[in-house]
Amino acid sequence: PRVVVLAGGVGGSRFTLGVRAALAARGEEEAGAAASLTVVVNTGDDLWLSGVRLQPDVDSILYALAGENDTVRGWGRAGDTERVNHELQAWGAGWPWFTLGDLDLGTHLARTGWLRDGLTPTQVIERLSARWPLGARLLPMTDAEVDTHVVLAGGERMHFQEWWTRHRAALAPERFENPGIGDAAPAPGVVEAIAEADVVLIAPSNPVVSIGPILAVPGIRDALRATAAPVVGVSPIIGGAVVRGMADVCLTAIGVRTAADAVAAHYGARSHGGVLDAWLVAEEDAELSASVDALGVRAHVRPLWMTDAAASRALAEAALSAAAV
Ligand code: GDP
Ligand code: FO1
Ligand code: CA
Repeated sequence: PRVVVLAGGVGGSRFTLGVRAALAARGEEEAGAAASLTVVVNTGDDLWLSGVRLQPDVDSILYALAGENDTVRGWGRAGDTERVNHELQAWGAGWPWFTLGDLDLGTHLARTGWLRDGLTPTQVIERLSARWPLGARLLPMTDAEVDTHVVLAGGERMHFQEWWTRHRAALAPERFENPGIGDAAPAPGVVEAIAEADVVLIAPSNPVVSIGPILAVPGIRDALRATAAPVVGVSPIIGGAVVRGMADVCLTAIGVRTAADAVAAHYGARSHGGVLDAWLVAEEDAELSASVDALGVRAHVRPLWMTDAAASRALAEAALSAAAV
């Protein structure tokens, strides 16, 4: 099958690894059955720092698919060092609370150089992807720079990365904005991939600052609504809590309860103007499946913990079978 995944960083990359493994296992069983995997990645986390362009969610997925990610920290390269970072700190450059690893900086320098040469972000990601056999095509949601800003209750505005990594989401947000996103276009290939897909999967990523920006790019929501493929989402909320991170603060800010059925309602049923046909809820949340079904979204109760590669693969298989592919 042709599979499209919409994804953020950590939750997105774990799920994407599971999908890749599920498709590889099918390929062995059904000899010759061509599978393709396209990942549409959030670029709302992106930022300029010390003269280089960072794409945290893109890099999380790139490094994870390459097997080069730091699985303990959840971002950056495995076994990275921080020599350049110490030097930047000594100059007072960059942000003292934000670490740029040496190997990771190599990626940012390559990316920034290619951007300055005139390549688009899509073309840059294609080049970065060529280094490793990823088993997936990575597409940014858009080539436009639409970095997420957080507007605080007092009106103060800051880049999402400052709010998330410096303040650990402890400052009450009033809203999230992606300046310019209303004029942004989906990156080349995004709408086509969704239109031609056999299934579209929404990863268990942060609904507000990972999936939210993707759906806010004009044309992507319409493509999800128009595709003949079923759209299946996986709840990032298990037992009324975020598995890791601070997504609950983001949900509260936009008036959505931290609950699997509330997130499903936020995405909405395709039959009622939303984007979902089916929604995977955790076994811990089995009692919520009726309220998901009532939205017009078919609930499937499954284990949702991506504790290791096998669990991620089983989750991906459950999502594919919910789509009947
Ligand atoms: P980020 O960009 O690095 O913040 O990562 P994502 O947006 O892709 O994913 C973050 C979300 O993944 C968190 O809000 C968690 O709720 C969710 N998540 C992390 N691990 C798991 C897991 O094992 N199972 C499920 N269902 N969700 C998870
Ligand atoms: N997260 C942190 O908590 N502290 C850091 O110093 C940090 C550095 C960093 C550098 C490159 C990169 O791609 C990601 C980095 N992250 C860091 C993770 C990132 O800020 C966020 O977790 C994600 O953007 C949220 O999805
Ligand atoms: Ca993210």
